[in-house]
Amino acid sequence: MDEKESFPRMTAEEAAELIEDGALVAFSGFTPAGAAKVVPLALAKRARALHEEGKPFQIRVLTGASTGPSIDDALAEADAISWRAPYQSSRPLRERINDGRVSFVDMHLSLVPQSVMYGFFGKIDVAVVEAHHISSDGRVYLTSSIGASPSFLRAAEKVIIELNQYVPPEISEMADIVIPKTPPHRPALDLDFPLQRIGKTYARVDPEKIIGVVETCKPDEEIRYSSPNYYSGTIARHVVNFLLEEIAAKRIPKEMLPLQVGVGNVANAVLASLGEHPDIPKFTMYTEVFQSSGFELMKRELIQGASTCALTLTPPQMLDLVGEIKFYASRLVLRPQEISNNPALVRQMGVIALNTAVEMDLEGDVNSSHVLGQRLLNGIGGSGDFARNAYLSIFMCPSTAKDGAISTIVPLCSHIDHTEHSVNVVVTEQGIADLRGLSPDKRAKLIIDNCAHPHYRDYLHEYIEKAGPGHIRHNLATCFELHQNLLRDGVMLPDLPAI
Ligand code: 0RQ
Repeated sequence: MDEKESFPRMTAEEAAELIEDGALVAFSGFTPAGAAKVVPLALAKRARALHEEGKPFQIRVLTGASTGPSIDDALAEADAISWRAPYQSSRPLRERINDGRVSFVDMHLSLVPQSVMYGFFGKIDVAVVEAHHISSDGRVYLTSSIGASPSFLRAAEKVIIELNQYVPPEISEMADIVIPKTPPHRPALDLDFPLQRIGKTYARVDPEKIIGVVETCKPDEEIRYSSPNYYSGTIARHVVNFLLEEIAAKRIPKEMLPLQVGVGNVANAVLASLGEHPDIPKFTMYTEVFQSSGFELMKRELIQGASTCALTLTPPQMLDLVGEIKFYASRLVLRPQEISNNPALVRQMGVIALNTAVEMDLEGDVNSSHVLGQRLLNGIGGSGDFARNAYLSIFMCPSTAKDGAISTIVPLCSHIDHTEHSVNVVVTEQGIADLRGLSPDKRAKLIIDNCAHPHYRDYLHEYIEKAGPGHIRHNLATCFELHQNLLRDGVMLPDLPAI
């Protein structure tokens, strides 16, 4: 490719020794895709050894989004994280965030790279970035995600590269990397459709900053989705019918609009149903995570192509991708998260956003992140980047959680990530509520009748009837009664049969 590079090779343990207590460390990774895999494990080992000697060792951790277990699980279990941003999905880390041992900052993912470039987090001491190739002049060829790595490489004081030979070089045929300039010198992005390319296939780093290269040969860690079930299947059916009606009413053009589909079991199942439905026109995706169900649709040529920030695939799918690289490279574009999730581009392209909620309220506000307004599940992730700017913003979830003990339709969300102003349609397995053009009183009735589980409908209607007058009817004394019952009794309403 070019003259041989001569960066210092070292083991993961030697690289971990170069990171100091208190450092801000930026790891590559957007989901387990493209995440650093061996240096964080060595750091966790080092932290444990130092803790046993009674010495402190904790770092501040920045990534593109969630990661594989090698970063968040391993470092959290070693009590080696003091601060974390912008998103996570790790059980041990979540526990420590919720009991106050780790400070966590929940952020819109599109904002991470520019917050780094603006210096909002202070200086990044070390970036640890997975690549499959690095040239002597500092071109870094990333692997299965782009995430915020191009900005981490540019902003960090020192850089460690995990050179992963498991990943075939052809993966870079999909990369399209550009870092927007900082305001006031930031021109509009010249990107008109999802598969258009405007950047380079590599990121850049100042070669002087590279303090170590660690060779690895490891696949991405795997995410397992549960199989589609009654809830995801029924939600998917409602979404498909709604989109078909929108196409028939010519509110969605017959050539379709690009789709964003969020993370999780429900979203994965909904995408599969949409792609397989014979009456939904073939579509493209402008999304941040391209997960396994999307890949299966692409393989069968049921979707046209996707712009994404990460390829979150199973190991067999990754082998398929490499074996048929010509086919996939013309259909997939891998972008940095500030482009894949760019609010201006989402608005410009007319993206239809499909995201999953934790709970939704009678106005149409959505909680994506905190149980009982207190305990973090994963975070807002990229859902706000898309929901606020989408052509149509759709939120979905089963109408109940924990065998019916929890209604996901509540009078007022206990935490609000997406306000009623950013939510057009809400869907549960019970049905769909199209909120467009409706005043708050009409919204409330429709959400209760179409989306709430029948066990909770009388309670919710009565809540609205008894609430005081106003543009939005609420009773400030009882709006969190269901949540308080749940905290006290473990169920939102007593005397309900399990569902
Ligand atoms: O708990 O694991 O203990 O059983 O939450 O719920 O039904 O499996 O849903 O996997 O689709 O994830 C919102 C978390 C949904 C996800 C969320 C409990 C439930 C279960 C998971 P268990 P399911 P999914 C862009 C898009 C925010 C980020 C985002 C998410 C667990 O979609 O993190 O949208 N979204 N990003 O039992 C108590 C409730 C509950 C509840 C569900 N009301 N109260 N527990 N659960 N509702 C992509 C990126 O950003 C990278």
